[in-house]
Amino acid sequence: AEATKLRIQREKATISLPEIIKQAKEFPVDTSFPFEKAFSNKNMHFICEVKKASPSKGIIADDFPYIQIAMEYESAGASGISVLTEPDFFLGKDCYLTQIKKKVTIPVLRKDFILEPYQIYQSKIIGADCILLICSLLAEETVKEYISLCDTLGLSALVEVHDEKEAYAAVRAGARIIGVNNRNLKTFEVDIHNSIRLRKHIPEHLICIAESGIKTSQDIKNLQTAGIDGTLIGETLMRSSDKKRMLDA
Ligand code: IGP
Repeated sequence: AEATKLRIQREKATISLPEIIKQAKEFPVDTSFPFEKAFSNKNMHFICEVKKASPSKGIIADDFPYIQIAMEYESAGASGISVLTEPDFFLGKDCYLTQIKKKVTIPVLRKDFILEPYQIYQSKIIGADCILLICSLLAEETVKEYISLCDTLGLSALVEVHDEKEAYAAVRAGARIIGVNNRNLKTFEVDIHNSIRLRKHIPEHLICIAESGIKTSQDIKNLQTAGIDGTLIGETLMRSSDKKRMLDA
């Protein structure tokens, strides 16, 4: 969070908050919320992640043809693409998202640590359809306020939770898409049962996505049986030479 705050400060020095608000408001607002719409049927949906590195795994992809990877995800049947833009821990860049957005027709999620409204306006400008709001980093009131801001900009919000307490807070804050992270951010341990367990605590009509640590088609089947609507898969797909096979299984 400290690194992100420093980054926001640097960015604000380049483009001020009033200026970025003005720019964001010039972008068209698609009130059909394409990211949410992508989940309108009851199939298992995939959000496939473009990620060069992570704090728990180090460099995942030496060779990183991010546009080609995103296009491969789309043709493999992904419902959405997640792009890491966080530079310090995930070696992401905003321009990866902007360039990918121009080459795919499916909606794009900006994966970053959103702490301030500034970053929400910025997400709009760089081409995101959805942003990530992490409950462990934000107060419930803040999540609520940021969802409203997203609504005015035509952005969807994927609200990330780790436990029951956060899941209830996300629901109260008005989240329409809830992502259950299977990775404990303190220990980096992953357990996909976290999403299976938490699904029961999330109202059925809300979109529920299992995030992190998904490796096999059996994992996907187990999640689907538990009523999960989508899976967010990064590392396994980044390392796989046949992305379609995993999404087809
Ligand atoms: C993807 P994995 O284990 O499939 O590579 O995980 C995604 O869930 C993970 O990158 C993630 C993430 C985050 C990254 C989940 N929540 C918050 C950065 C910030």
